[in-house]
Amino acid sequence: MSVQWFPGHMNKARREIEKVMPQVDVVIEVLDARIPDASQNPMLTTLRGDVPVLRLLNKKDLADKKRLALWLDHWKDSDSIVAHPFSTQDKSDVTKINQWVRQMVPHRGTAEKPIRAMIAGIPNVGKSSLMNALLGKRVAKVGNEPAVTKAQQKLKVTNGFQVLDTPGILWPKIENPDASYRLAVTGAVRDTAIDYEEVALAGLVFFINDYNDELVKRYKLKTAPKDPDDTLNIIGSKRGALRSGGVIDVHKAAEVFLSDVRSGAIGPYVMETPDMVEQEWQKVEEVKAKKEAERQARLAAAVPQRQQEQNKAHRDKRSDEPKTE
Ligand SMILES: Nc1nc2c(ncn2[C@@H]2O[C@H](COP(=O)(O)OP(=O)(O)OP(=O)(O)O)[C@@H](O)[C@H]2O)c(=O)[nH]1
Ligand SMILES: [Mg+2]
Repeated sequence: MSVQWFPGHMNKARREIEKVMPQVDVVIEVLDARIPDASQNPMLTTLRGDVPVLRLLNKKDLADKKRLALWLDHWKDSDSIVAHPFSTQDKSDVTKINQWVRQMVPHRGTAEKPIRAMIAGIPNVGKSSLMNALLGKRVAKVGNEPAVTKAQQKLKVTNGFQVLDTPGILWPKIENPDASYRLAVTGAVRDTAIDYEEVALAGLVFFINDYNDELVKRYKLKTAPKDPDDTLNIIGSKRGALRSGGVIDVHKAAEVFLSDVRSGAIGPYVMETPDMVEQEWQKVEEVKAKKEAERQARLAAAVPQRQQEQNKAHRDKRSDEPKTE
């Protein structure tokens, strides 16, 4: 199973990004520091082509610094990926954007030839918050849910620097199912497109394995949690997610847990490491290879059958033909 969300409005946003890309000097790709890999949109990489990219690992205040450092180390020799831990709420981070962008686009930056930057990324990562932070006032609507921005908005930061805010986009097929759950857990997928309990359980599997102490502390658990279903029930009972008769409302419990995860109430975390992502991709490739082998086997088996059908049709046709002697 996996989570997929690519509604019509996103396809429209994709087309609009494609349309304006020739007038863009630099893409500011906003990532989620809690999912440094899963929040990179491969479709955006294709749309961007050769346009340089500045990657910001936003919401660094919600991220586990040690794990984030693993990613920075992993990318340190990479020419293709340079990403800065970032927070739209940190003034000194926001101030640095101007300098970073100017270094990347040295041939522009005047009133006649302003740097034209496009802010892009998956939904709910803080693109419009960045736009507001750069402008120093509320020019774009922000909200803690995906698909808040519906249309592009271009504004002037200074005479030599203009920015374009764009709606958040995912891509038509998220191949790594584990990554798709991480996108859903952190809040990049609209609630109506996910099964809340399934996503909360996926999140709990992760927290039980990687941030067990934090769960114990947040929910005042008596013992270290082991089983995701049991833990969700305990969270439900502790947080009053009950239906009449005192039965646990699992959906409500899932809402409580996901809301805590997304707001950072359980503590800072990063849901993936470079090793983990590499193993997952190996699994994806294995599954793909197995599916392809099965398809080939079906084809091979179908040929003789098809041949038999053709032979029979041929025989039947001949027996229908009037005999000429
Ligand atoms: N903790 C934290 N929250 C942030 C940060 N930047 C943005 N947010 C929050 O993230 C949520 C989404 O912000 P938006 O700016 O609306 O995100 P967006 O990428 O424009 O979202 P869409 O337009 O829906 O694609 C809001 O609740 C923001 O307050 C940050 O650095 N740290
Ligand atoms: Mg927005």
